[in-house]
Amino acid sequence: MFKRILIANRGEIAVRIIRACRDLGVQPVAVFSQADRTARHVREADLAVPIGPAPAAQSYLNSAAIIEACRGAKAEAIHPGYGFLAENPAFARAVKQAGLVFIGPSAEAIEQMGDKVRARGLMAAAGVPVVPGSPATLDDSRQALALAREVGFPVMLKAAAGGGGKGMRLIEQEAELEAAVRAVASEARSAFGDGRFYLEKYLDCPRHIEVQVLADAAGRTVHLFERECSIQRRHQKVVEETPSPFVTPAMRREMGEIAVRAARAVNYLGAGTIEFLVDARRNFYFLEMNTRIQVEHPVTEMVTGVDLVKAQIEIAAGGKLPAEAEHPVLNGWALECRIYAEDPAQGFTPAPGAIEVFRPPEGPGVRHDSGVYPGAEVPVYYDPIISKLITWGNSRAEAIGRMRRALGEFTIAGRLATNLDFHRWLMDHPRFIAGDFDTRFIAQEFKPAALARAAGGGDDEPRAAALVAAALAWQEAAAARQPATRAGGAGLSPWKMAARTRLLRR
Ligand code: MV4
Repeated sequence: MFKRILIANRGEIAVRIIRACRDLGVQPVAVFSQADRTARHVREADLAVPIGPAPAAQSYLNSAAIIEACRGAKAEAIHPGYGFLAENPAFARAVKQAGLVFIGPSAEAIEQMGDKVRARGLMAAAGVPVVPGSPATLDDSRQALALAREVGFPVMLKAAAGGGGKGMRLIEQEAELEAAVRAVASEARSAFGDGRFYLEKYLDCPRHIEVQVLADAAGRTVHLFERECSIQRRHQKVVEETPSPFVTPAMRREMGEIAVRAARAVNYLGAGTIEFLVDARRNFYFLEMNTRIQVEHPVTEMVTGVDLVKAQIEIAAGGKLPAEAEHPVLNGWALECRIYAEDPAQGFTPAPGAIEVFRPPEGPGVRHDSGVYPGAEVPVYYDPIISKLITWGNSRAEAIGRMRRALGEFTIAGRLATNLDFHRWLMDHPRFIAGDFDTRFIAQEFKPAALARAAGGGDDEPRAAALVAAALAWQEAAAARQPATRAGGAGLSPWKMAARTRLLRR
């Protein structure tokens, strides 16, 4: 096993990786930007190395600075987390060339899956179902038209270098095709420096269901069941769960076998995810492979008992799959709510800032993975994720009930907004409770006014009183510790503190 690992990330995933390091007896090394000097992951690591200014391009995306930090800290391996450099084949290659271990698949596997049209071809050849469409990159709109006529309108044009909803366009009829080809090609050229594109038949009201895979260097590849990720907004997942209420046992077996086949086709190593689009008739098609640990990995951990981050590290160190992953068993149900500093009433615009009161839930069936602490700042520079709230139950109903209870206990207040109210609204929605949803759910069902109503009816009053009481208790405790020095202006009066605290509607 490694003695020291550098974590090339921040926030909740850096804290999650630090925990896996602790469980393995490995020393975690953090890196941080100027904006993160006081961040939680910096406080919790054994060592923290500054890597540059606040903008990610100059810090968390600065591969040279990160590799240099790793050498300086005498760490042997780099865990990239998700986002930033996690799926950058050049980074994976540079890490290896520096004599260090990249905790993830080979640069070749990342590269093959990063090119969406190449991945489609590889998957089709491996016997993985893909959406009907181009076998390879299209050259022009004439070719696109011939193919569109063959598969039938509507169709989707997608950039080969895109993914995650970037660089795609829906085309309803022939007349729109030529202009769309020009638009996608030029957008892709400017966004990715690669104008290649392909075409697929358009699936309407699809579900997004993905399968977790895990592979070791000894050639064992297993799947750890599916995650239902259809509750999303503009390609940002909001709530994930496992198992999917839409997946039958026969379909689960089939999707799992196909996901293993997909991973084997690129000699996959470590933890990865095969994304499928699923139509209303339960046909499923390969969409993309994510060659990283994902935000939603905890739900899989809850129902399988496999520690995915620990397994990633063990596999990168040359170890085998953990015993509990050899013959995976699906136990119960798990849900995850992504807690963001954003304002659902204002079109989910990011609303980062200082956290003054932070009281996460506890109790049976609750897991909370956080990147913050009371008094921390959610910086404006990065994804405004605060934490992830995960609940487990023997049944879906129990997991939802516990999520409702946990959201009820959760208090976040300060100079920021959060999406807690949105999650409270969702957990009470009859269609969500019935498992009756697809990727259009939020667009169809969510109106900001729903939150105003849910939060109205004098609901703010008890919460405001509780916050003032908490502020008083805090002030008294501080005064008891330092009776002489705190009497003046150093500590805020509880009344001032309450006034400064932008109360969050509960
Ligand atoms: C599609 C599709 C329908 N038909 N492809 C969006 C993200 C990107 N990875 C692929 N996406 C889609 N591709 C065909 N042929 C619908 C979507 C899509 C979607 C997919 C997954 C999760 C949420 C989505 C929301 C809107 C559209």
